[in-house]
Amino acid sequence: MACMGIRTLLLWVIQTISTKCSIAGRQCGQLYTLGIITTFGIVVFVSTRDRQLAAGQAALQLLHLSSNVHAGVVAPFDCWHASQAKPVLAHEVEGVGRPFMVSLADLGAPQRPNRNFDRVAKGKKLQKAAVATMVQRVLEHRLRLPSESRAAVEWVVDVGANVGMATFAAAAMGFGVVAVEPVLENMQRLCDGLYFNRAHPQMVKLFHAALSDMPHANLTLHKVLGRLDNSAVSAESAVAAFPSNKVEAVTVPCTTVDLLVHEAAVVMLKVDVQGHEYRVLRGATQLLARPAPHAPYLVYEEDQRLLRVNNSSSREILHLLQGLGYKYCRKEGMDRHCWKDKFPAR
Ligand SMILES: *[C@@H]1O[C@H](CO)[C@@H](O)[C@H](O)[C@H]1NC(C)=O
Ligand SMILES: *[C@@H]1O[C@H](CO)[C@@H](O)[C@H](O)[C@H]1NC(C)=O
Ligand SMILES: CC(=O)N[C@H]1CO[C@H](CO)[C@@H](O)[C@@H]1O
Repeated sequence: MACMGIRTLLLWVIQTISTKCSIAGRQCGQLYTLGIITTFGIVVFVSTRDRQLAAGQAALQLLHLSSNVHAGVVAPFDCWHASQAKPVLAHEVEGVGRPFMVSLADLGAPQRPNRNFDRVAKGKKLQKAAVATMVQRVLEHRLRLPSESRAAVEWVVDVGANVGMATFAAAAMGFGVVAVEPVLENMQRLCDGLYFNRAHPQMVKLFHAALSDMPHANLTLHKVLGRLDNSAVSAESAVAAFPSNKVEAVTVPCTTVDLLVHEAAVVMLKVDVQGHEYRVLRGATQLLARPAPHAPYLVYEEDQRLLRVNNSSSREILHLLQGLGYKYCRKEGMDRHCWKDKFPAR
């Protein structure tokens, strides 16, 4: 009951403001007000709901895992001392088995606001759940395994986490997540996700970094201004992805998947790094070489164009994976899914 009241009030406030604020015009300072009010509404809305985001269960297992994922040369990101992103537009994601929240980094331009912005104003949920659906579908298989064949805490490694569609989809199912993201603006949204999903920072570990095959280096990436969901290792890849946008260089610390996860029980590795996939996987060879029942289910983006710009190819990647024992690979949209014989992929 309480949430219905708050929701109605929130919608009324949003509608009143949006009629006053012409999106095509210049008085969109109010968009900020709208953002802040929306945030407040969402916080209240969420806190009145009886959500069971496995965090409670997970907290019981924390004692077992503190040394499982170690920082190596890259320190975990400190959300508590990072500046707060604003305005915040966060909401539940639509159409997934285990619901969770994400906070969007790209609100769009005043002339062309993010589509999801409209949806939230109308009381609808966020779209673009394809990644989340895929992650939850893969992880459902783990949950069905007998508990004696599962580790106390099983980890998902999300390389190129963006705002956390995959990260919080996995966290909502009780998996530990190591999320790596080089763009600071996205990092702040991942921090929002931690709070909104009540995820325990020991279970969702955030790293503001890039991964590659270099254990200890700095890497310069190119982020596409106005498209914070995308950043690429080479300026060419950044421009190849979004030709009309300006590109800005950012330098972040860089390490390897292997150094980051060490001996943790990793059940899924997701890599979406705009053409840099090969180098990331080369930095994960110890993890990927684990024998079948312990090797992670692998999902990586296979965009031929981005790979080519970066002087790489899907054949080169598949060759590497075959050498490491990944016998089965299947193309799904822009992604390639690979597993060894023991993982029930379907
Ligand atoms: C990365 O850059 C930082 C800051 O410029 C510097 O202190 C550090 O030594 C660099 N690390 C490496 C491995 O080059
Ligand atoms: C691209 O790869 C080819 C063959 O692997 C190599 O000969 C060439 O030097 C590479 N080019 C660049 C710019 O790295
Ligand atoms: C596999 C491959 O050739 N990767 C390249 C991607 O782009 C970076 C930077 O431009 C190169 O250093 C890599 O060798």
